[in-house]
Amino acid sequence: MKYHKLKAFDSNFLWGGSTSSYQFEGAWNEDGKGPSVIDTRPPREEITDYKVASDHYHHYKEDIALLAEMGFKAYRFSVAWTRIYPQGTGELNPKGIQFYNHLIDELLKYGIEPIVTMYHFDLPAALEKEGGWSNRSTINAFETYAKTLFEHFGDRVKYWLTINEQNMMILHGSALGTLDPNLKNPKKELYQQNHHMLLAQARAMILCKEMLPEAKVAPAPNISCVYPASSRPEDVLAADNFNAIRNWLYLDMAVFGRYNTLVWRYFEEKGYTPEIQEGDMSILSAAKPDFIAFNYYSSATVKASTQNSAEKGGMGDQQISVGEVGVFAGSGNEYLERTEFGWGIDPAGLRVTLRKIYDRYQLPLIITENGLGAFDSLEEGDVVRDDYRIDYLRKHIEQCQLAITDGVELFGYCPWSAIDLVSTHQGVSKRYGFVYVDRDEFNLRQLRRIRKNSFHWYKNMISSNGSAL
Ligand code: BGP
Repeated sequence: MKYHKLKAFDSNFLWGGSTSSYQFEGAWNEDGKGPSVIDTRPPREEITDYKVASDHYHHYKEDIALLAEMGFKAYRFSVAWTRIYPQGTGELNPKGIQFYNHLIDELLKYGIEPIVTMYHFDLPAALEKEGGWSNRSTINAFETYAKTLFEHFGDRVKYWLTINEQNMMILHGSALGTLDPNLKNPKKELYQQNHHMLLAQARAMILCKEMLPEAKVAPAPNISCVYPASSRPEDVLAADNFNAIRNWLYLDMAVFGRYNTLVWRYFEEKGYTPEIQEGDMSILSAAKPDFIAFNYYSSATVKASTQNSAEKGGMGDQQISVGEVGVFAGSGNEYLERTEFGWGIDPAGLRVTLRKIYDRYQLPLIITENGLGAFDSLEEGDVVRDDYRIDYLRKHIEQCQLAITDGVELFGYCPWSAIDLVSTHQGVSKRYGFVYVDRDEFNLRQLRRIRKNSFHWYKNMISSNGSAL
């Protein structure tokens, strides 16, 4: 539809940016922090580990001042579970509480709304030792952890996100480093873990409502609209399959409290059916999110599976889906350009995704990640000409406005990442931030913060409330 006039962004629209604790904070074993699964995985030779990352733990004041300078209305960050409970459960670490108290207070000093992710890939290693998400006691540990966060930070934090990209941990855990290497029958066990995570999320959502009636809580999956590679009905069916497996499984449960029908049949067919204990479904259906947060980088395109073994490929990553024989096969999309890291660039796909999610769930939406990973270069005089990033963000923001004009209730945009940090599996050289952090894979240099071109552009864009794109 072509509109005569676009709706403006609301005056309270939450312009901001996102990070996650393990990719940004560093200080991996300081002040009582326990190890997470990210810390215990063997490091990869060609890229950095997460021990120092951007050293935000020691730079948070300077970092928040930069966000304030850009005019951020909101900042989405995650709490490292193992700073709060070094062993995942049991003894509380007061220094962990103190760090996030300072961080939140610093944000509020500048009028920046904190949006807190409770768990972003960094499961406590001590819990993994006991079976991690395969063990139902991790559900209790998560609930206790959530309760602690609500108790200590709930007086100041209004927006809570439960679990970042649970769908990617299930589908691409090996790329993310979250997959437990000890699983014997990974797919089957992963869907059991998924069930437990859904329960943990539901219990946290219920608790949030009880403890903090004014607060708002949401899931935070990675959602990409799935296109059929052609109008061939078989391709359309394959796209439906993948949409259900990749996207709707997670949101249907969070919002409607039930398993998606297509996915349930897929589980039965493949032998992945999770064990559901008495009472589980009533907890799942009692939990209701107030809004939906989602991360969007690209669309996905799939075609019908040819059922032949040549289809099998690698595992892919968050935005590269290889396929599953008999269910769907990944396909290219000739209409899209790609990033230097092979992810399709599809701004209109963001509008499609917003419309689909809103149409299906009728809840307010916020984009909690979206952005361009690139090899930025620091030029003489502290200049980073990341005009390609400005182009990417501008086009996606245009599509947000179109979606709002379509009638979608979108209340915020927090691209990835506020400041440079370490990618999930492609090192620190894959940069996303508005602020350059001067380090490379193995040389930490001074970790100086340098404003990129996109910093100035975003600042101007925010001050115009989205009209100066
Ligand atoms: C999302 C994750 C983030 C993040 C981002 C970019 O899947 O939630 O943690 O890193 O993708 O991905 P990558 O770092 O792999 O480029």
